[in-house]
Amino acid sequence: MKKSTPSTEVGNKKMDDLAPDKEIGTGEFMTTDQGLKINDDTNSLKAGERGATLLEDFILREKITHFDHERIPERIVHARGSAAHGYFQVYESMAKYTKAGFLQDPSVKTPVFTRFSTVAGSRGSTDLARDVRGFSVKFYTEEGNYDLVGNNMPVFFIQDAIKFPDLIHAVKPEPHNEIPQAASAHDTFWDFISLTPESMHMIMWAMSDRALPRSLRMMEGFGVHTFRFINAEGKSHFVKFHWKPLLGVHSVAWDEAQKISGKNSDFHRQDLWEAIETGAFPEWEFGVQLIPEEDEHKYPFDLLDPTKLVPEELVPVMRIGKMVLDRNPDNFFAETEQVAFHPGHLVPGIDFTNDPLLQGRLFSYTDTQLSRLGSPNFHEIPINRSINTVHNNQRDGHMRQQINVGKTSYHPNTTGGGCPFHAKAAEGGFTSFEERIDSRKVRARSKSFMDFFSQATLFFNSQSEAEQSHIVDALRFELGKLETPAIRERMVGILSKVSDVLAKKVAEGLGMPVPKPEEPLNHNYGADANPVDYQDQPKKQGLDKSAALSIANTVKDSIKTRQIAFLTADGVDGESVKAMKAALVAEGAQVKIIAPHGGFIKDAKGGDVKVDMSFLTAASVLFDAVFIPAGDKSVAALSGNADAVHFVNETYRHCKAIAADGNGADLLKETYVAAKLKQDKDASAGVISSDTAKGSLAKDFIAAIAQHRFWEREKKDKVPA
Ligand code: HDD
Repeated sequence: MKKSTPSTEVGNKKMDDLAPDKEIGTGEFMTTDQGLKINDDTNSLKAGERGATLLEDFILREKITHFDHERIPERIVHARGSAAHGYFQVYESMAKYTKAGFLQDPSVKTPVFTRFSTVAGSRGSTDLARDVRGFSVKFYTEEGNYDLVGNNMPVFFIQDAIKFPDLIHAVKPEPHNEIPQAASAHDTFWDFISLTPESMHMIMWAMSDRALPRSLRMMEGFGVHTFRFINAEGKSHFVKFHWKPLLGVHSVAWDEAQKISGKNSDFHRQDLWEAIETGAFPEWEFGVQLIPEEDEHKYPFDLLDPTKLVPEELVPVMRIGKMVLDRNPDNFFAETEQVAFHPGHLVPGIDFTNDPLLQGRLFSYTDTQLSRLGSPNFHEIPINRSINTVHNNQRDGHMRQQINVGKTSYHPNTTGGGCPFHAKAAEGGFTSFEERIDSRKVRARSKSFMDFFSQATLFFNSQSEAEQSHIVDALRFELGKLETPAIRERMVGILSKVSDVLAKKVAEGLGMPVPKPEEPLNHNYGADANPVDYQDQPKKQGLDKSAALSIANTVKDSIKTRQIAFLTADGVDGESVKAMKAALVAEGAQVKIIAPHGGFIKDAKGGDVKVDMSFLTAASVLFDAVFIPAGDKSVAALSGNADAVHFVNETYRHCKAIAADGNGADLLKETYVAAKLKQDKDASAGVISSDTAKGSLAKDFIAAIAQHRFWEREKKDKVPA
């Protein structure tokens, strides 16, 4: 039995306490929860073989009772999540800006546990919902736990935490019938949004491709609020936090997202798990935008307003370190489910600002853990433990693990020698930034928060043509699902404050004129606080567009971990398969052989080729690109196979790379792709055959996969698939 741990030993620097139990399979006997060896766990205790079960059966009762209580309440938001362990390393000391210990020494690896999530859906909902993604990092630093609880979008829907319950009630399934699950396309969400113009910037993000990540490994993260860095001299800089994925930022198409949800609702979770299992560890650079205290009022937006970002063109992102996720959790419940994040888990050197959304969050997170994890002792759950030793006078409560020794549980004391002592700042004690506050007590919002549209406009204007058309389609979809026409009209009216072009296009798709925006627009704060029309602000500010806001500008230099489908059948050219597979795998991609049936197929020379998936278990939406190897018989078989033809059409529709070796190109003739290829350059982008390849087929295919998508193919009509 594990020795109980006295208070002074809770947590230890090597994180042994986070180590899982030994895996079962090393010869142990089954026991009850009290350690009693069990000799039959298959039959309950009965009055005779055919008799009634006896109440006396404590083994049965213990097992069923435990089972009955296996679930805890799911998170009210961010219920569906996936997480991984890893480490963080700073590139060089940030002492000039912050005294945070984990940002000083490049040789120190700080352990992290990072959880990604969707917001609206329940625990069992699909990964590919159109939604914001949570991006929470727990740094287990020597100075205590630091949690950066952010999202994959840099702004938020509301400016004040007091509106958070309203926002979430509106987006969650409607209360009378619990429909729809994990979707914002319904009346209550858009009713709330259309009455909350401050949400318009975030709506642009949520309707953009950012809400449909290709992988959790391929999305940015943001701390959202403005925080403070404080250095050893007590000097403060405002700071915005960023996570930049080394694989670039990539997304899927909406049609694809919906299909993935049906084919594999664990798509993101599995992708993260498999990448780590195969050693392709996800990596993000940690970035900061630093603004000196004295520049607080230099910008045309308020740094405390969480619906605003600081354009990277105004304050560049300094990349200061790297996070690597290199270990999957051992137990989903114990780690991913029980981890408790809190924006108020700080370390010396990092502090809050008065952002009213952040201030409200500081209450919510402990409060929610009390009902979710059931006890004020949730910090003792292994995944939540600090690696710095915990000493204080907090005592008792449900499920207390620590066995506190001695009679002292108060301060000041002499009975415990005065311990635990307070730590001065020089001894690593946390001291809040001494911000001067000299103010009236008011329930109000600052006028400096009243520009609701200029950054929404900046975002829309900064998108590529394809990204803009995705936003238009997303809004047509979402508003098209509404049952109440008045909500749709109010919404399209507000969109005209963001961009006339956007409003007009959305309205066209919905078959309606663009209504005038409602007056007053601002239902929340009274007529005297009506927002100003800021549509021309970005231009006035000399920042028409921000390149960093468009994922068209992301890095596209790698095919690492990309999933490539090889469409094969009996008679496939074995050499064609082998050569392309070797070339792709050498670049870090993963190849799956797909055929009309499972097991093995025969290549043209009679050799066995192992099939990874049949057309029944595979689907084009689960892949990044398609290769059609040469082979007379196989190409003929696939050409007459509806699933294979559909596979290619759908790959084309979703703008992915397609390569055909030799007579593999004959399969294309059976698809819509053949007609498209005759159209123009845009329509044939990313479709490569041995005849059209400029370099070698493999080289061109690799370059095409790295491009991720050829959205220009969408300009003309999409192919049916
Ligand atoms: Fe929150 C969870 C991110 C505003 C109240 N939030 C939660 C998680 C993330 C965020 C990533 C999941 C943590 C995990 O993986 O366990 N939340 C944000 C961001 C916000 C934000 C980036 C705005 C910038 N949140 C916000 C407000 C409130 C909350 C304004 C309440 C006033 N959030 C919660 C919560 C949750 C939570 C109810 C649910 C589960 C949990 O905390 O542990 O307390």
